[in-house]
Amino acid sequence: MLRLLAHFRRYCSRRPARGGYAAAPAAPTAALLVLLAAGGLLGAGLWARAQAQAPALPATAPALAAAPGQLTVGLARMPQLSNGAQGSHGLIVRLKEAAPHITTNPALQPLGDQMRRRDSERWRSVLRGSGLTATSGAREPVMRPSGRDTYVLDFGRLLSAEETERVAVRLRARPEVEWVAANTLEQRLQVSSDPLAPEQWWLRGAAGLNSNAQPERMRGVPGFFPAWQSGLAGTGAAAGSGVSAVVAVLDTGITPHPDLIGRVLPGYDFVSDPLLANDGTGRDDDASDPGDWVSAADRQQTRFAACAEQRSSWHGTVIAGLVAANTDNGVGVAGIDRQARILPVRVAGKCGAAVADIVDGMRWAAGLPVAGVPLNPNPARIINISFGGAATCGREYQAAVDELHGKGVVVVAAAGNDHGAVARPANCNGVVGVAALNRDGFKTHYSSFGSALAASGLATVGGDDGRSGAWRELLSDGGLVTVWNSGATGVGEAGYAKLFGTSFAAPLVSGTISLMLGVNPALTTAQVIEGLRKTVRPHVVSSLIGECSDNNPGRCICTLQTCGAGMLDTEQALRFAANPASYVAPPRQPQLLDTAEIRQAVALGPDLPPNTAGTATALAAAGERGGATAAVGTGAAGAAPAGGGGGANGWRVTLLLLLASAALWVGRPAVRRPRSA
Ligand SMILES: [Ca+2]
Ligand SMILES: [Ca+2]
Ligand SMILES: [Ca+2]
Repeated sequence: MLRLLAHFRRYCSRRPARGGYAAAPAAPTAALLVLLAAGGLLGAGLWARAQAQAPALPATAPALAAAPGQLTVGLARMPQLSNGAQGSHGLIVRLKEAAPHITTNPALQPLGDQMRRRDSERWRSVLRGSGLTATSGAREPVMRPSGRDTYVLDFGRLLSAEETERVAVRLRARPEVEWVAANTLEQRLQVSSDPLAPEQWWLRGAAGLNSNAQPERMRGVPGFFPAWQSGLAGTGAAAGSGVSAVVAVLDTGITPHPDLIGRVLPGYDFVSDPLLANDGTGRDDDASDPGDWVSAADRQQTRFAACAEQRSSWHGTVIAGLVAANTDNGVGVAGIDRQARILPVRVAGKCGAAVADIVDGMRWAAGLPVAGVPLNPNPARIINISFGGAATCGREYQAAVDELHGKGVVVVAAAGNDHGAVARPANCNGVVGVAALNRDGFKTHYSSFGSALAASGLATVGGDDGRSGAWRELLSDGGLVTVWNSGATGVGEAGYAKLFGTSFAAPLVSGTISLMLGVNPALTTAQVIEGLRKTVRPHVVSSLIGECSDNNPGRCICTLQTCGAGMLDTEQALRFAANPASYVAPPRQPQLLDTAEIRQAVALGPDLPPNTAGTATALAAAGERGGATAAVGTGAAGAAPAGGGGGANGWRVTLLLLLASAALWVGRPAVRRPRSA
């Protein structure tokens, strides 16, 4: 500490004394300025700004510095707080009938000076009486004028919440003091510094009335931003310990991306058929995604004849980005959990994923032994499966799910995109099946639904395409933007795309669970599922849009029986995680939808015609497919430049037209490439 103070003195001696304190005869000015400059996060820039803005105070301004080089006791002995969000940078204090720092009326200048002299005396009394003077053994705070007539008492470092309160109590006990407030750091009220974050509407809090413009109606969103702002995210036992949640993404593998640097663990490639694997081998320890395109030439081969022609989906990279894209790194998008690590478990190649590979991948991800494969050194507690098949949950799936429950692992699966029966494994017992909502809370035109979600499922946004269903753009929401790769076949440039599908709703739930386990790693699988469902907001209601049913399978109003417990609420889920035993859900009424767009839409008739027999099973024969179907149109139409070339952030924006039906890639991914790629 002595050396530190000596350094400060040297620093200070090079600077001309300025401002009111400098003029105070009794003040060891150097120490004052130096302690201010040393104020931890305050830093030199803030110090300079504070000095530049400091009003010229009369010589009578309070001057209360410790003697240079004095050993500090009292406050300095208290433990320092590592979590700045909980501490303060001193206290803001107002004396009763305090004099303003500056008297603007020249006629009142003498009176103002007199009042400030009186305040200076009162301040000495307050500090003496509060035990905050050098003579009482404590480091005296530096005092800076603040506001109209208040002072910041700056102790030259971050105070813990406990220290802050202790000092505040002493100050409040003084008869001269009117009020005391902690000088805490307010947090940014933007989502993050990531340039595409403003387009990540689904991160924002649930909001919007019928009278709001359509883009401002977000009654179906999970609200990650309020969850982060709650102060709960990242505060649990896992925080700061170097241990963070592992989210296994059972998917097409992973590609390099600037927004995923440092977030991806070594995974495994479980695709056992070398032809489908597209990497020349069966199972191996490289989970890289070589692309899953299916060309017209491929389809001439018997093995691929039943597969749909499609460009590469980069589906695993997309999911990884939604959960764990680097946040506040100045690049691209924000992820959901800035501490989560992704375990890429490659189960899908060209044409889909084999059930046996998925089941082995699930078990391996959870840390269970799999024949012929080394144990996973980074067991996951969350397994995201945005693949599925239109079939009932078989024993092969259910046995794995049950086994994983015993290991404390939660399986999250997309409900499917056939606007029909819930796909497997989302329909298995104990799996968190996820239906996709429109931003405004009603079911998207594509999401599958049904009673299979009633016991352990729920719903959240998945993006709602403007090109499908009779209502099309009247009720679309722009999709979810996340990381992507632009390669139509093999790996191309890293980029970003807006996407639609239950595939992208599921990772919002997985990311929420990751945050929950960050708050409370002791939660069991059953508690996680209970917490997700107990904390949902009720599904929206409408007298205009009908409830979901086989007769009304497009955009429709969800119920417990069709889309699960309700709409994911991440902030409430974290509150549950923090204290499962005493959590009480806030009373909430369903939001009633009634807007001009809805009235226009319903006038066109139902969004989709009734499901005919077999709709939900039509794709069962094709094996397990991405996002429940993966029947991705008839190939890419190619990239076409569209509005935004060299956009506001200098990002190139192109619109890639994918001819997709109610499938994995529903809509128009707007592709963006990071400058670094
Ligand atoms: Ca391989
Ligand atoms: Ca491989
Ligand atoms: Ca980012």
